[in-house]
Amino acid sequence: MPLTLPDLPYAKNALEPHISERTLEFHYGKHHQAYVTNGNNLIAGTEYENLPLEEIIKKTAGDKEKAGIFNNAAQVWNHSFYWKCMKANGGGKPVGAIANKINSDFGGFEQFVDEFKKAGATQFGSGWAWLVLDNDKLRIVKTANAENPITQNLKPLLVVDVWEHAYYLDFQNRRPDYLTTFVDKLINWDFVNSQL
Ligand code: MN3
Repeated sequence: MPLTLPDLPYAKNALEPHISERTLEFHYGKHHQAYVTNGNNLIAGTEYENLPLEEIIKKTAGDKEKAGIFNNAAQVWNHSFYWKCMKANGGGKPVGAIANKINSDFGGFEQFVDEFKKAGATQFGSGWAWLVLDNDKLRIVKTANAENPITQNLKPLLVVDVWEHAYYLDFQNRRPDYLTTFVDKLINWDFVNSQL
């Protein structure tokens, strides 16, 4: 099976009170699992069967006839990455190489936060807000639905899921509050540094 559900890097209640165990039961246990199951069913017996996940995503991106495979494969990648972008007692100002690079490329941490939260808040409908490396420069990008920056030769460093299923049980329609909580309480900067 080319798509697998990775273990969560923490217990399902580890992100409480910010993201509840119930949200992770649905988001990881139902939504993420469904992308794995549905993607594997679509990929079985095709030319993509023995390819690494990133190759499946790049080879099916933009092909309307392969949209089902792309959407499920990319959502598996996006969610596996999103879980690693959070930790208990995370968030706040970064340290290390990413802190210096944010200062030099955005002009300061507050400027980065404003742009990142704005990207998440203004992504109309479902999607993702990302911190990426564009060659050697940090950029914020947002993507719709399952879209992933690796198809544009950008290297993801951090992502926040702004599909309603990510926050509705805990924040209802208050997406900006979810984004503020993500930045202030949840970002795993050690992981972001490891990707730089
Ligand atoms: Mn999601």
